[in-house]
Amino acid sequence: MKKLIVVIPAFNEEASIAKVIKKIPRHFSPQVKVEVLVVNDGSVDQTVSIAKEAGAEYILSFSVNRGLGAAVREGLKEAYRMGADLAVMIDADDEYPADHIPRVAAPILTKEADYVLASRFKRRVRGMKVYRRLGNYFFTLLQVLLLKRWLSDGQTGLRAFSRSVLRDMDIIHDYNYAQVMTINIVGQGYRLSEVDIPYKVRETGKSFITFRYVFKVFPAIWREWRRVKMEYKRRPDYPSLPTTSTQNK
Ligand SMILES: Nc1nc2c(ncn2[C@@H]2O[C@H](COP(=O)(O)OP(=O)(O)OP(=O)(O)O)[C@@H](O)[C@H]2O)c(=O)[nH]1
Ligand SMILES: [Mg+2]
Repeated sequence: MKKLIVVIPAFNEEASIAKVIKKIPRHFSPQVKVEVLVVNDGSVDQTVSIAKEAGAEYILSFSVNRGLGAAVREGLKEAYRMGADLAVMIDADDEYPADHIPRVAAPILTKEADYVLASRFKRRVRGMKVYRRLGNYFFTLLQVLLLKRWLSDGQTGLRAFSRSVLRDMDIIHDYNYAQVMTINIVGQGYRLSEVDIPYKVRETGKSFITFRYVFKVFPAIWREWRRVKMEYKRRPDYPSLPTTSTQNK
């Protein structure tokens, strides 16, 4: 029996979190036990009580808001400590299809990949503002160039991780995780794959993307990229790391 922990970072998402939790397929395989861990990032609304009522087994709460990067990092580390064989993270705003979690987790379960990005851009996306779309393309292209491998959605809020990745991955800043996480994981030699998903732009709550985003994200990408080059690629076992660590599972 494999333990899959679904990690949901949430900051004031009382309007949508129950919908996300209720859509998560709990019994899609007799070999997989699904549990839900909500990371409450200092919410001041009813996020926690609503999440519990909707069926979340575990809540990790920060007393103050620490940021999305911190919420995802701490949530995934907690999933590792709880003994997850694999984890999926999904945003709490109901933009991503929680009912597709089995498809996103599949490459990890079959050991074909260590890290899965659920890509919005392999299908037609409706309602995304032009500047958001261009921003997504731009930051994705940046990752393609740095990592020298193809990916189509570097900012997705639905991803899956093997246990080895949960153990080894790091998120360099508290503000955000999207790009630095992928550079870190792929930079360590782990195998990435992508799964196409449908996506709908949020209807409730507030987006965290503001003008500040660009100024915070660029320096972090640069720092993480330097680290990959200076540290990970110099390890004696690079790039054999994924093969050895998947065997340890
Ligand atoms: N805004 C915000 N969200 C956080 C924070 N910590 C955790 N989250 C959660 O992170 C997830 C993603 O946040 P969003 O604001 O939707 O960010 P996004 O999906 O990149 O942006 P949109 O495409 O505009 O929705 C949601 O589930 C939030 O509840 C935080 O400090 N700020
Ligand atoms: Mg969102």
